[in-house]
Amino acid sequence: MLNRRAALLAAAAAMTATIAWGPGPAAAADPVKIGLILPMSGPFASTGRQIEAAARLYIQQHGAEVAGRPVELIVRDDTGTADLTKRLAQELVVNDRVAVLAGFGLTPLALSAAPIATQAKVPQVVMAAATATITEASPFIVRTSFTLPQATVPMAQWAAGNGMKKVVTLVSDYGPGIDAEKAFTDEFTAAGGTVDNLRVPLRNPDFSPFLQRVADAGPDALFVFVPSGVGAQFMKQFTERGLARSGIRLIGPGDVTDDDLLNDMGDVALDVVTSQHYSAAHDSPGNKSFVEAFKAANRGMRPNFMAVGGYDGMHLIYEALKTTGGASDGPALVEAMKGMAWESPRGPVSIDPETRDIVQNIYIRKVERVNGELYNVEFETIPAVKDPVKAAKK
Ligand code: VNL
Repeated sequence: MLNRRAALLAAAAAMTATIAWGPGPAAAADPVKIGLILPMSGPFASTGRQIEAAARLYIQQHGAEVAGRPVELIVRDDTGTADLTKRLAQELVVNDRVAVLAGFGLTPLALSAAPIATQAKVPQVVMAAATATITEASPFIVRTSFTLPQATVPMAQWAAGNGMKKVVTLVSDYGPGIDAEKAFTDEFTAAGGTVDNLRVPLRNPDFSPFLQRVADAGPDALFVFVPSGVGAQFMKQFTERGLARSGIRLIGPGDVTDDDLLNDMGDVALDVVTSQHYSAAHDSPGNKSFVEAFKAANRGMRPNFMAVGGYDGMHLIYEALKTTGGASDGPALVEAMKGMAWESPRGPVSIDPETRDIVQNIYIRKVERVNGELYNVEFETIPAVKDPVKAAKK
């Protein structure tokens, strides 16, 4: 007992000593730490892989130092679970004293960390999760991904304008799926169309019984939302159920023809029309060099919309730190992020100062074979789209 006590006291004394003799005068060059919380394992690991690769590429290209401070990236695997995300956010804030929390692959994960960001007054840069309401969960959340209604309303308008009258929606049954379903249904019915809604569980989805119902209903199109990483599995069942040859068109936000998986889907994906903010085939010099550098650094992996959310999130953090002169004061960083505008690989973007959501072009795209590879080829641009859910509340 005594020994244990002595050991504890010695440890405490050693800690005090470290603090007292710490690097004091060099404080100006303290590293600015960014805690990147991502699903690096489990069913959504592709999202973590894409975002981590993009963040590392950004640092490689722009230097591991900003405004005179070294940048330190701390990556943590949330395994796709909300409880663990919250605990990791807490540890990163309390133990590692990160200046920024970033990542957040899925809506429930982003929401679980929001109270930590608020309490600690630390910016939470959401690079992936896309349910509209997320930015309302904390004044410290700033988003560089998108919202499902933002991507979906243009799809509904395109479908209505291109002769479709009857559509069935099939969505993953959680935040972003429900957002997509509502946005499509409201917009498409307002344009005179009819819609039936189906929902499939997020975890271990079996699409077959739903696809059978779609085949029986015989709509002009099936509108589908599944999160990034799940599209290939959906496409496989879509083919197996014979829907690919049924004349029922496949449409949706671009998550289903995710660039990470698209090239391996095969001909079934040809002619699928989707709406989204990013395609690896986006025709701009900035995107061409982004795609090339990303592939070169990652054994040929093609960047998808998650990667671009991570890359732009890092840009936002770097630029905000430049604005504050390297100060990592949370409220000052969020203030600096509001209204920031830049040219992303996806096209021109800005942070809406009122909602802290990203304002961006939405592109209508069709899957085509280009130089032997499948790509989402953009053929129509709806410029500077805001999240319609928040715009309607004003
Ligand atoms: C979410 C939205 C996740 C869209 C996704 O992939 C996605 C989300 C993981 O908000 O949970 O493609």
